[in-house]
Amino acid sequence: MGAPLNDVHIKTDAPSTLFLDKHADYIASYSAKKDDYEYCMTEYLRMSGVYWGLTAMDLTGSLTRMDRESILEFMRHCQHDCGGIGASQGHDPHLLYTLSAVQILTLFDSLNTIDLEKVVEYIRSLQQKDGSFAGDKWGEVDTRFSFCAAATLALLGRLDAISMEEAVTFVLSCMNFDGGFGCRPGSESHAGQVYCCVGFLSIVGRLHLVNADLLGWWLCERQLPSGGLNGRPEKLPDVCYSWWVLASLRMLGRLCWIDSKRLRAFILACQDEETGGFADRPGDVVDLFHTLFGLAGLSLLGETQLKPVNPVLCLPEETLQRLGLHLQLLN
Ligand code: BD7
Ligand code: ZN
Repeated sequence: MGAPLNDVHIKTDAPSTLFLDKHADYIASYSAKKDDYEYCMTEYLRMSGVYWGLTAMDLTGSLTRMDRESILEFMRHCQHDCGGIGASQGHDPHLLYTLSAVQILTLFDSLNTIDLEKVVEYIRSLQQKDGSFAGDKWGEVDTRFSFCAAATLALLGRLDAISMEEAVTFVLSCMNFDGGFGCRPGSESHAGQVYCCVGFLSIVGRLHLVNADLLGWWLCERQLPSGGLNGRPEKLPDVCYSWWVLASLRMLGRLCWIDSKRLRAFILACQDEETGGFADRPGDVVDLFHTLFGLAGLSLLGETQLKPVNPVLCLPEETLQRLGLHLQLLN
């Protein structure tokens, strides 16, 4: 019998231990190769790329290998007069990159190096009458942007700046019969969107409004025979979904519902032994995005070679402790 069409086969010689130093080398060399084809192709999401690389590096305990001053200098060129932050210099501001930027400043303990009052004003300007958030001035609404707004304001200690009851009502209106969440009312449940909505409710202290048993069950059903997790029914497993699903289960206090031994084996199999880094699936090409979410997933599974990661903001727990930030988790 062949492997099912929507799952992968893990070879017996696939990596089964964590190549910690290799990953730190991969991230360090990625940021050094600035004329690389891949580096150029990802300019439209650079700010997030910097966040993925720095957080992954910090989880391995090697953040000091990154050039703090040149990153802070890069960031000063990305804030616009409206207060919002773009992916790179000359790119339009967006809530996605505004959150990545504030996460980077938090890692570097340098929140005071940009105009924070203007950031708060930018986020406030994007809230709609129904409580939802547009991602930028063009106005597309999505529960991702509710998460970006709440996460950024929480890091800045300014959750008071938005209309909270309306924001909560909108996110709850995106809840489905299966306990999951979509990007707008009536949209199909998707693990990335579940993470954003559960994360939003954790930040604003309303996790009790989720049906944790029903949603926990839907999240567990994302695990396939290979041990990997997918983002919705019938899709292939992908390392980054280890993060979106596992972090959601952790917030709901149901992490133990997953087969963590098989998931760990799947994530480890996605490492590239030669180059370092993680790919979406075993044997694919590695990237910074899957490297962060692979490491963060392993951290949630209790990997002792990595720093503990916070399931809501995907930053090291020690960084959030320093800020004195409290995020709700269910037991
Ligand atoms: C997700 C979707 C978006 O359209 C925009 C932003 C996000 C979240 C964002 C993030 O994690 N920031 O830290 N994700 C991305 O920036 C990725 C970048 C990427 C592009 C191409 C290949 C790998 C990564 N984006 C924009 C995505 O759409 C990824 C694409 C992907 C990853 N693995 C397979 N495909 N998908 C993704 O992040 O899905 C998780 C998710 C979906 C909806 C909401 C929140 C998370
Ligand atoms: Zn992925």
